[in-house]
Amino acid sequence: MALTLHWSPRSPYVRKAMVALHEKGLMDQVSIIRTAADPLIPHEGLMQLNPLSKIPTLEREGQSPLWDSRVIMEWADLTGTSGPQLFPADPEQRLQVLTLEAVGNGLLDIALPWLVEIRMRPEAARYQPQIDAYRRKSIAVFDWLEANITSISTSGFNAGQLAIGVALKYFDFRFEAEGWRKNRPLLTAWFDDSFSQRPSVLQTEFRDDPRPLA
Ligand SMILES: N[C@@H](CCC(=O)N[C@@H](CS)C(=O)NCC(=O)O)C(=O)O
Repeated sequence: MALTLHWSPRSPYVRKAMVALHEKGLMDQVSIIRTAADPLIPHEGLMQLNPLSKIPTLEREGQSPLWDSRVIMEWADLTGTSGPQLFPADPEQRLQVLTLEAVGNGLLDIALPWLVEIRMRPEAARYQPQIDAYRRKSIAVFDWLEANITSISTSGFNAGQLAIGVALKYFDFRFEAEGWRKNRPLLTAWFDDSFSQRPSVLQTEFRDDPRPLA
């Protein structure tokens, strides 16, 4: 079955999917196609597949396309025959992992509109109380992660760690000035010494490539 992932090296949600595909040994079966998903310019071609005009979207020959990052990760876990189990079968463990994944996704769901607010909106139209709320919530998440990282990190690599690690990578990429590492030594140690050393993470670095025209 031909598999095509609509992809960008700038997108943290795409990176989640890519890390999962690498972890599950599926990357050599998937072609990637650079697709510009701009929140201000819905992508006509992409919308033929995914009406939300979002990446990641996975095209599967002869089967319906899949989105979003959470679903593609689940697909990778169901399809891949090697690598760690990203979503545990045991109900309580699965709920724990899904909750952690929601923390990582939630951090990204703060970061992306924050970026739109400071990069895309004209300065006069920016709404400072909204930016302040994004900052407060992100600090609360970083503090929560520092308090809980010991138990999070001892459970073996899973979708929760994956989402949290990618979200922290995105803060390094776009919000370095927020300084999430400061006074968070346990989280920093897990991130630098463990998560960032995984081949799947090293092979999916963010970068600002030239934007495709369509
Ligand atoms: N919940 C989705 C979010 C995907 C998403 O927002 N991707 C961004 C790129 S980082 C996008 O496609 N934005 C285009 C848009 O919002 O129209 C997921 O987990 O995949």
